[in-house]
Amino acid sequence: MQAHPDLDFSPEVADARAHGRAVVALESTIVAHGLPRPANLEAGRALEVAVRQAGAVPATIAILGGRICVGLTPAQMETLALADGFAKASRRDLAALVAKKANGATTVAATMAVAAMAGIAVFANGGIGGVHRGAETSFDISADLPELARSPVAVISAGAKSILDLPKTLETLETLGVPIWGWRTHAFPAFYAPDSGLKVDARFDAIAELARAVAAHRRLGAGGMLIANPIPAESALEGGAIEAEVAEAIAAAEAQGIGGKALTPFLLARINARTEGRSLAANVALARDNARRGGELAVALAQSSS
Ligand code: PSU
Ligand code: MN
Repeated sequence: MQAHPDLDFSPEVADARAHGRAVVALESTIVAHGLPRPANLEAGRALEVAVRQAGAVPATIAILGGRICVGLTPAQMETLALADGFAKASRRDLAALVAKKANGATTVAATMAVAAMAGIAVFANGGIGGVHRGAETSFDISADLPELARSPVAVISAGAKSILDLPKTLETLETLGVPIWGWRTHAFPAFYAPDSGLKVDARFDAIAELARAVAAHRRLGAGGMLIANPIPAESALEGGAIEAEVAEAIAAAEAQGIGGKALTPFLLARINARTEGRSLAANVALARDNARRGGELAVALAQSSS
């Protein structure tokens, strides 16, 4: 595959691409802005281990000194987790960060955009962004949703946090033509909890069948797919307690006038701090499970196309 002038592939990812091996993209906002230090560094490494255990090669995506890195060295992963000053980078931020030779941590939207440029078909993360509560007045809808309609990447996540309006998020994905598939579930998961009360479009119980669906959508459709993998039962949190913290965090953001791209990191940090690590452990557990499933899916896709 032809080199892209703005992308730097790690040696391992370059080798995997050259040999047609399975690769799974991982985002960097979860490391730089989604989890507290030093758990974020451990989590960034653990997600890569989970992808490897499934037989695939991890490609964590981040912008370092204006270079869009597809796959990080261990030293680059440390910089991402521990250095200050990483911008939160969505799709629209990529070009300015490249021009300014700056550092950026990619959201779901930006990670999908880069994965598509790099020819990577599978991307695992924790949860996606979506339609925020109160969007009817704030207009705050994550760029992750239009990106799902645009880039042909299968995103494996544990649904979305209830900091969002989940019914409006699913309605928007329907409007955008993005399929939502459940891995061994009919229920759309709500991040910490396996069931939001909402339904997915189709359920898949076998990885080979899921891989056939991904390959078919890449032939027939435009854009990406959302694969919802519920949090493992032993890690799920009781809904009521988290719900109260979500409501508290949203009220605090309003009182402090926090909006725009700062809103999601503010809500995540506040909920993490106030639940003293309980939500953190759940967050890491579900993201690792998604990384493992992503690895299995990428391996199945690579096998079916070779
Ligand atoms: N939700 C989470 N954890 C996260 C994010 C969302 O539970 O880390 C991050 C993801 O990188 C996602 C981004 O793409 O926040 C969405 O930000 P916004 O709402 O500003 O689009
Ligand atoms: Mn927003």
